[in-house]
Amino acid sequence: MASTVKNLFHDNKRPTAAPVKGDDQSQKGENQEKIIMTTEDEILTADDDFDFVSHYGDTVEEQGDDLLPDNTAGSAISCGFIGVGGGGGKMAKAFIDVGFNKSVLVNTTEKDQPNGVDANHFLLIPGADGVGKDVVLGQKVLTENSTVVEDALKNRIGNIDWLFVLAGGGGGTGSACTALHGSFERYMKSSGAAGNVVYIVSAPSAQELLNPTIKKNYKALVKDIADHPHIILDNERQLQLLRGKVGVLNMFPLANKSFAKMLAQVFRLAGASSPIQAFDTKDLERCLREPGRIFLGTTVVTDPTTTGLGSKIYQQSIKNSPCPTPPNSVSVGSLLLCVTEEMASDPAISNHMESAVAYVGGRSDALFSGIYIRNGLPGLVAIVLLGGLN
Ligand SMILES: Nc1nc2c(ncn2[C@@H]2O[C@H](COP(=O)(O)OP(=O)(O)OP(=O)(O)O)[C@@H](O)[C@H]2O)c(=O)[nH]1
Ligand SMILES: [Mg+2]
Repeated sequence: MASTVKNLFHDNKRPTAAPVKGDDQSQKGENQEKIIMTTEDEILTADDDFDFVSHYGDTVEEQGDDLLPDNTAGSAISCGFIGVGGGGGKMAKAFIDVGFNKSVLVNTTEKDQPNGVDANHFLLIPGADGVGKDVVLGQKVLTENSTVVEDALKNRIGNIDWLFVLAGGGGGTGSACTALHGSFERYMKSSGAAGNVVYIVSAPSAQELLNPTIKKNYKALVKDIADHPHIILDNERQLQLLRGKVGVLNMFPLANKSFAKMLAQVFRLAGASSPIQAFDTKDLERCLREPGRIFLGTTVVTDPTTTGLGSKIYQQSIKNSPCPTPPNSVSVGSLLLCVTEEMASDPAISNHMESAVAYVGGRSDALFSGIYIRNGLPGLVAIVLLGGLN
């Protein structure tokens, strides 16, 4: 066979064979003497040889796979964020803005990506320019590209313990985010993560829910995340809190920012020390690990000398929360109180804080609490975190 090829080449006055760099077979063996060396310019380069591959198959754009810089936000847990779809990406941007650099925004189109985010946070899934609210198509596209996402998480986010998946419920891409769950799990396992995947999804506004496709997509997403720890952000509640205060252009960015800051504060406090009582990393992890829904709410009590502090904190936090109302009894609860030094030295306020902890404790099977001293507060700041809700 080798001689046939040789003869053919000879007939065409072409070299018998050119040595291939690094290919030992061309240097030795029985046919070694038959190899006629050619001048450099006659040797086909790999570029020419393989240029046909780009003609077939998808062109995968170079998206960069550099490790993102460390989070600058102080946090008890090491964590990363992945935003899926337009809304998910915008929510993830809010976390980047508060210092969680370990965030990747995955989308099926470039068109609904937020401005002001560095290119190395984006991961564009090729092959579909958006999925037009079609959750089945969203699942197909994400499933087909699950390794691309897994690699991006490994290469860009690196080793973390907790992964927060952000998505806008109702959209075709965001509502399909659990199609990537296997990739999230594999990535977490390979990086030796001690934590879990936690979903943070928005519920469509009342107006949006009138649309049957949006409603169906959202319902499918809620079912898919039910057994995983997850937070639901009710857009109707979020927008209600902002209507009349800001224009429509700023509503979502402000809602996203406020929520990111609230969650970031919980992560920060869990890593902070307290001369009174600390809510530590293990307490936080216990709340985040519990399967089912997680509730997060906050309130400021400008006059903490009043009685009934516990019910005031609990009721106000629920009323002003972006999350749907929790049931009366929950499996794990946390109450974080931030007070000024002056408040902490007041015996009456101290008694009220104690009864507030007891009040929340009476509504959960396990209660974790922390009291922190901070200066310049507008009043007593309380944060309520409840986990394992049905
Ligand atoms: N909380 C919050 N919700 C948002 C935001 N942007 C969009 N949403 C909600 O998310 C829902 C889904 O919209 P998108 O996230 O744009 O949809 P998508 O996931 O990109 O899906 P397709 O565009 O169909 O591929 C919307 O109906 C809104 O209710 C945001 O910045 N914050
Ligand atoms: Mg979209």
